[in-house]
Amino acid sequence: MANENVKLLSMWASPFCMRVKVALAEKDIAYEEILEADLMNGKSELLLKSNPVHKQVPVLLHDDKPIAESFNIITYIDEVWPSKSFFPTDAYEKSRARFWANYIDRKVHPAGRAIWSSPTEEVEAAKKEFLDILMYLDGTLGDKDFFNGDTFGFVDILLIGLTSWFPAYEKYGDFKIEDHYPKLAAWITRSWARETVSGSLTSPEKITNFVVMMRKMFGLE
Ligand SMILES: N[C@@H](CCC(=O)N[C@@H](CS)C(=O)NCC(=O)O)C(=O)O
Repeated sequence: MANENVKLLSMWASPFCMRVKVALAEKDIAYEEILEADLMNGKSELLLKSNPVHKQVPVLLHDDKPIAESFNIITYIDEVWPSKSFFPTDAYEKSRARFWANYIDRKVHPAGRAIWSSPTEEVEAAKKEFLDILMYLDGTLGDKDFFNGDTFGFVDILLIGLTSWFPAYEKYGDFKIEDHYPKLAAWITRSWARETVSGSLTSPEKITNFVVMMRKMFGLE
């Protein structure tokens, strides 16, 4: 889409930025990505000014107006560029989409992080917690292609943005999602086959190397 003044304050390893990039790609919105160099050692003036409350990426700048929090940004994108809505039209189905998106937001990333960042004796419990969380997602996905049914929508976007990190969770938790939830694993493969996803997400290899570096920094290896 031409003539839109859209910028994304971003960081390459952030799963929250990745999901916003997928949403922008799904709506075919051209944007400029402005990468934070190193969030752990300092933040740009633009980020601090645009998200003074949380000081986190992602922030979407639309005509220089800042929108923060990935859930909120993706909802905004859907409202401002309404063609090919991310949500079902039925109010009840829409509420279910928001319910699962909220569940993903609250649960998946912290549980995954606990797997690679915990001391060895706590990894088994962290892995169990993560797999228990995925169990509900696998259950609600069922035999559908995507969480909405046939179309890739809000819940898919919220979850797929986190999946670049999954191979690192599998490595440090010593498990394969596919062995536990083949339908969810097939959904990951199906979703990554979309150009809007593969073109927006950082490769799992690059994320796993980043995790190795952070584990060294935390004294875990
Ligand atoms: N709830 C936020 C989470 C964003 C978030 O955690 N961003 C991280 C990068 S993955 C960040 O900016 N961290 C820097 C900090 O917290 O100081 C969202 O969904 O946008």
